[in-house]
Amino acid sequence: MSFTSRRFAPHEERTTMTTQNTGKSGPSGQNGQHGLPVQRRTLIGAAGAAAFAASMPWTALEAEVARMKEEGWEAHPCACNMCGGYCGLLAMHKKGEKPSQQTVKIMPNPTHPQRGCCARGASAMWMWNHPLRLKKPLKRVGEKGEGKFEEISWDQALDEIAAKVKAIVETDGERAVAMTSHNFSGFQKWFGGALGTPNVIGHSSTCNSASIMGRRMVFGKGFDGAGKVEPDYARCRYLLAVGRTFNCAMGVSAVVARAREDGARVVFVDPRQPEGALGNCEWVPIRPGTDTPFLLSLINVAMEENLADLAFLAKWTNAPYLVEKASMKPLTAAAAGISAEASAYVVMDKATAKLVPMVVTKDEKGSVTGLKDPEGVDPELEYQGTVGGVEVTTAFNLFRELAAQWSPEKASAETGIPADTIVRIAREFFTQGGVCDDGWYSSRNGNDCEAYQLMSMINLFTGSLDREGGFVVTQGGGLKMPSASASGGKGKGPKGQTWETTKEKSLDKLVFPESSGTFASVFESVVEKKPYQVKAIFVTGSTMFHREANSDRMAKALKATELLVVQEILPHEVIDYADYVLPSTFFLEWHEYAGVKWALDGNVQINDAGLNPPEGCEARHEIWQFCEILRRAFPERAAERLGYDKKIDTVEEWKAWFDGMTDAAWKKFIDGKNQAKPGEGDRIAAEIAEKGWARTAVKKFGQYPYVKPFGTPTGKPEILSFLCAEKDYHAKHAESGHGLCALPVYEAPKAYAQPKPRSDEFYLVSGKDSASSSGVTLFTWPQKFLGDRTVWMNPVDAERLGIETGDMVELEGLDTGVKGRTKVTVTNRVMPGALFSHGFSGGVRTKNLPDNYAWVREGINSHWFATGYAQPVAGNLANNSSVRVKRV
Ligand SMILES: Nc1nc2c(c(=O)[nH]1)N[C@H]1C(S)=C(S)[C@@H](COP(=O)(O)OP(=O)(O)OC[C@H]3O[C@@H](n4cnc5c(=O)[nH]c(N)nc54)[C@H](O)[C@@H]3O)O[C@H]1N2
Ligand SMILES: Nc1nc2c(c(=O)[nH]1)N[C@H]1C(S)=C(S)[C@@H](COP(=O)(O)OP(=O)(O)OC[C@H]3O[C@@H](n4cnc5c(=O)[nH]c(N)nc54)[C@H](O)[C@@H]3O)O[C@H]1N2
Ligand code: SF4
Ligand SMILES: [Mo]
Repeated sequence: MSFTSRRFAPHEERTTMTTQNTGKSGPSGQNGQHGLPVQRRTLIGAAGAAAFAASMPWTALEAEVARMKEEGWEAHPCACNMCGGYCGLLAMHKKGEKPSQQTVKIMPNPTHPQRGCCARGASAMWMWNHPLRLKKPLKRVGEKGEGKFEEISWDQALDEIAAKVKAIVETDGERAVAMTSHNFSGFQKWFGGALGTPNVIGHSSTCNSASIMGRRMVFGKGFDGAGKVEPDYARCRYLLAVGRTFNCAMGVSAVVARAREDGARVVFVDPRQPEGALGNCEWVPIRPGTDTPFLLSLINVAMEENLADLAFLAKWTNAPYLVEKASMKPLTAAAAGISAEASAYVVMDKATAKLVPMVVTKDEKGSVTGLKDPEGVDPELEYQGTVGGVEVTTAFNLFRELAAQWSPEKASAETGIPADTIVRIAREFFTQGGVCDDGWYSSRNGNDCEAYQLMSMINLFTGSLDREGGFVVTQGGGLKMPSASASGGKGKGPKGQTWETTKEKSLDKLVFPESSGTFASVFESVVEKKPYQVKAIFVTGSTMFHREANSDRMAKALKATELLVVQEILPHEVIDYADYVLPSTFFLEWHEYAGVKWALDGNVQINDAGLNPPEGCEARHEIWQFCEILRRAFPERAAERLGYDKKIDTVEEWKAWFDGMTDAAWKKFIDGKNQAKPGEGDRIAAEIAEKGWARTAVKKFGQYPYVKPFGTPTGKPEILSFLCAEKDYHAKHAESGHGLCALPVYEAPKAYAQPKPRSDEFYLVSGKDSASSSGVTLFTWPQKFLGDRTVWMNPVDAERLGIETGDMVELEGLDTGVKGRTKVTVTNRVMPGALFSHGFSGGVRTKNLPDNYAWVREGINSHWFATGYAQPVAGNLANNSSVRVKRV
């Protein structure tokens, strides 16, 4: 069966399951759904429909914007940074009026490819003039953790911080200064990069580092970031979302909603039912930490029933490549004794029954730049034999053996999903054009990398790679703005300045070789002084306590940190531990040009809401703060590396310097576009002026790996990770009991004790909801009324324990012994045996709260109970935990 015919199988033949939240049916109640909407696609063609879906103007909203303009409102396009997604918003200003909640309205930009349709974006003005917004620099006066501060001047704060940084660098070196943030690593590099510390370490271990590792294993470097490869959400016909909610908005939920209207099926596999799964979608409850056996079983069924696209696997993946049977190490031409580039990998050619080398071209760094499979080669998927006295087999054989261990029945026993559901989903997925989301938030159980490897990998078995409606590589907008960075011994400044800097690895990479940001390694360094001691920490825009698993461990480290500087806009718990708190601006106060992050096509946009901090608030841009600290500590580094050679005092001077650089870079981008194609730059500039965004590149399908290679050692997507096999991660970490195999081998979660079934012990899982949960909006009034600070419990468990909705319970971490109290919501939206609590929805313990904000203390922060276990290779933390529950 060809891919195309599978992808557009008539949906009349599909059964659509609906999950209902009646409070009576079981967690996966069924309800046939008929009368699917007429296919617009059949009228205007698939490509047209998708373009329509992605760019469809929201007529009602457009009409509203037009009406407001007639009534004297002015539209200021901006890029939302309430969560870092940069969705398109309009800040509508009432002309001639002083900015306030009433005279500036935040709305989605109706034509934008990534419309900011999300409650957090809408809350932005609640943040701008929030009564608790930090207004002046603060200096600690009490004990660390006590949250007692005095207000000081900017000069005093910057001078004192600079003096302390200088002293620390002089005695302990630059590496004793570490930095972390959620979305502001780019800002931090202006300081960390120019100072010369290797320790600018992001938040990924708490967020997406397991899904990064999964993509790295399958698609390789350069294709591992979230958003680089994606389902073609607009055109897909059957979307499998394993632990992915689309509550993240980012325009994705709007595009998926549109695809659903067009008849696409969406299946959510999650211990709790996310909002997206309300309505005509299927929710499949799964026991936490068991995604790997579920996905292996799907592929096993597909192979048994001959539904997998084996021709695609043979030609376009490393499935037929030969490896040593025992070690899984790839066989090279040198080892096979065949004449070719010694490092070339080898397949058995069916036609000639000879070993042939799969030659690639490489750049000077060793990355694959082109595939040069021998002409006419027909690789054998199932070869095994002996080469040079060593037993070899194909990657395919090893993977199939692994998958074959997971019959639907065995997978069912592990996951709690009925075997016939597994079989049905496998059949649907492989015959209805299934695409699996590659995942995002993935820091859960300590065994997550393997699951995410499979979420990417299952898309190879359908052959839908980089095809319309399949699993695709996104295009990117191609815009570069002035920045500072440092890596591999080279620093780069905003105007192309270069300098030599440390070649040393960041702390987390010393411990976790494939880490993409494990800041917990800094906590260990502070407390244990191993492998050396970090003495200063800068936190830029990160709640920390709602981010990092194991709150006690972190609090201990923050207390032991000699200098903690926090750049914030609100009095979050972390500032209680700070020595200095620096009030910062946020996106409504910035002037920027940026790419559009979450769209298939390449687009650019402007972010300029036209606001300054409210009256009485002395918040300043973070990069200004960094430049000034560096200038005061090491003036020559600020001058030579950043071109920051004299004191900048006023906001106006800063804007002239910084925004001037931004505008010059934008002009260069436009000029370059005009040079490449006359008039193109002018079109982009005009569209930015008119609607705030412009398309710069249309998604070209059928590129990867057919025309251009992926970032793996083979240049092809891989079903057995040659990166892991060659680095021998499994063996290296054998002593820790949990390495990272080249194949997605399942091990039960090691991060926390397994709760006893049908007892008072539970898994505790968390995630977001689309309305409120977010560190950014934790203190806003919408959160007070929309935020859910309870834990969810299934009615079966509630009945056994005699618990009802609204009852107060005490949770106790099985591993940590930490206790906390919250109320319960009894609901079918969570599976039996698991509790669900929203991240960022309560349990704030900051001391700096007036009584009318006491409600932010309600509920729990699930990190209190978590062990903080980190996967030994990729360094991703486990935010899930297990707890004992008792009614109080
Ligand atoms: N409203 C809101 N939206 C956000 C954010 C926010 O704070 N608030 N943050 C943004 C960020 S930083 C990110 S990374 C994205 C993340 O967006 P997503 O990747 O879609 O993740 P979440 O919405 O956190 O949902 C995670 C889900 O995983 C489930 N889960 C937990 N453990 C397991 C398990 O073992 N197996 C399976 N199958 N499921 C499990 C949880 O129940 C939860 O529903 O959202 C972004 N958007
Ligand atoms: N239990 C649980 N834990 C989780 C998750 C979960 O689902 N459940 N999700 C994980 C994920 S995916 C992530 S990404 C992390 C995110 O964890 P955090 O890093 O805490 O992310 P945010 O919620 O974005 O918090 C942003 C912080 O920056 C501040 N801020 C906002 N704008 C600005 C600005 O312009 N400048 C400055 N200086 N500050 C600003 C806000 O006040 C807020 O304190 O948490 C992870 N932890
Ligand atoms: S998803 Fe919401 S909070 Fe995040 S950038 Fe988009 S509108 Fe803003
Ligand atoms: Mo995240």
